[in-house]
Amino acid sequence: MKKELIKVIKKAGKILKKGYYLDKEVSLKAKKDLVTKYDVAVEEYLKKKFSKKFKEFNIIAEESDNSSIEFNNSIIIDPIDGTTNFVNKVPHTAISVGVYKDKKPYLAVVYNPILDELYEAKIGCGAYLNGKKLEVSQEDNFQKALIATGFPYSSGTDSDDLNDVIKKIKDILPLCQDIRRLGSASIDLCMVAKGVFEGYYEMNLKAWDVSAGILILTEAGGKVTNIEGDEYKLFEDKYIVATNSKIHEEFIKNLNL
Ligand code: LIP
Repeated sequence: MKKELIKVIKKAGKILKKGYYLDKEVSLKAKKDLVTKYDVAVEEYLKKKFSKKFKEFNIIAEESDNSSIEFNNSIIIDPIDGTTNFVNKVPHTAISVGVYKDKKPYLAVVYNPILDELYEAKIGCGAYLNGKKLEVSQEDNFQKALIATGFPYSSGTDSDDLNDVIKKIKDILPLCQDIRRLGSASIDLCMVAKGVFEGYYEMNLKAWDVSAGILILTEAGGKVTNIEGDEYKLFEDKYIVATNSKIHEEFIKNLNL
């Protein structure tokens, strides 16, 4: 299944790449939450191909109405993760596809066609970037940890969320090496898998932002939990906390100051 999945995603990557270099019309789904015709075109292409090839899976996708779809055995699609980057021609933007069996991650692909970087993983088989095995960083000193985060769209309208974003940066920044905001949750998780970042956290993400990155990171030796340090539940938890495993406990402590 993985080979077929990658073949289709690489073809869909051509649609994303074509749109990336053009000036685009942008619509708003909510304040700060952008969508273009390319998000829709990539999603439609993937849904059409996947529904023919992988009939036993439901499809959950960012730009679709998923209200009556069961998550148990599903393919969870973000056609363009990092749409704001895509619109502004910042090259951190990717197609993210996570395949779930019995609600557990089974296969994952994150493909950035601009940088031609394809991250993939299968449960129990490791994680790879363009065929090269990925391993998380071995850094265990939080003071040397490079941390990534993101700012939820809700911070534009919800002052509690905005205050929480600011408080956590105030708490974490003096304790770690530095903080980065790349603008694509799936790529952030892959960057922890690659050993570039030691940790990553963000609130209010959707299942499609992280469905693939979670497996890629855990297969590279990383750890993913909620902010209490318990198993991260897709569709349920407010915060995701992802690390190289080594700094996890201290990171959780520092996020709860
Ligand atoms: C986005 C993320 C980004 C995050 C945004 C949003 P989209 O996904 O990947 O990192 O901060 O809240 O969820 O909307 O571009 O697919």
